[in-house]
Amino acid sequence: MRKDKILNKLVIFAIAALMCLSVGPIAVNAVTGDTCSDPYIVNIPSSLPYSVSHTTNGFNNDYYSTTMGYYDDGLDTIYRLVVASTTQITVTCTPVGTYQYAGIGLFAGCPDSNPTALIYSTASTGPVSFVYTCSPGTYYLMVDNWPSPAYITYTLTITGGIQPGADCTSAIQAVAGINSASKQPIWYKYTPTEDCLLEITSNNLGQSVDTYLYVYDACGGTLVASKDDDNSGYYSYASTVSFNAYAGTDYKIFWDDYWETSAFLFKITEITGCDVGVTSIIHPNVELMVYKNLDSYQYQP
Ligand SMILES: [Ca+2]
Ligand SMILES: [Ca+2]
Ligand SMILES: [Ca+2]
Repeated sequence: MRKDKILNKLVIFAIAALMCLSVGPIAVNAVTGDTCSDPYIVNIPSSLPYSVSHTTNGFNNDYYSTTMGYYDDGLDTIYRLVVASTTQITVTCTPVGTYQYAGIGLFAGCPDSNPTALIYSTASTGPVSFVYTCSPGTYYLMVDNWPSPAYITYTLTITGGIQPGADCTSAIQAVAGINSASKQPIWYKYTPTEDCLLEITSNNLGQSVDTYLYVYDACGGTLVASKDDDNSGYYSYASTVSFNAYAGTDYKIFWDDYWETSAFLFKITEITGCDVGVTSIIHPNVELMVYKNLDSYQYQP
């Protein structure tokens, strides 16, 4: 923005402040969308894509002390985002007309008590936009501007969807063999084709990524196996688990970001020869395990 424009805005702001001091602010009755107590509601992801044409005309300047700077000094509207599943959203506000000085900000709470925006976007002219990954919870989105103009009329769009692998319910389908994970944390799922010893490892591929692995038998289910550091193999801080797995169980594989977030490869192997579903033969002094192969059973000492 040019300095003379900033100067003009400061002059206008000073005149407006003096007018407010002399006659007091003009109160506007609260209406839906004006404040956090009665905001517009957007359910995420069920309401996506969300698109509305709104205005801040007729609304109050309720919030003006946030990290959005001068761009929160105008009349403002508030949207409550109720996020059910981890979702990457793209928020775009397109004001009608040029040089509207629009600003949008996303807050973890109402902007009065939570003035630090999680993310925001401002521009002297044209649309403003940001991308943010929301964890489940409640957020507040504010549409505002740096007056003048006194208000903005705009189109607000929110698009996005559940990020694959962001949580257990959106776990990515893994395959037997090599899988390429873009990061940690990330969720995968795998269903063995038969009862087997199932091995999952990030350690047999000559890579150096510090992983932390958990395996569950369902979302919110029982922890079947977990491993932080193998302390052997290609990389001591990689992780390997092997456990008796059942055909038809959709195992949930969680790679945690406790140590590192880098992309990595991991391998899934169904090892034939497995004691799942086969009763051990117990003797007071000796225990024999009958292992099942593809077509037969065998004795292994
Ligand atoms: Ca308001
Ligand atoms: Ca404001
Ligand atoms: Ca580790």
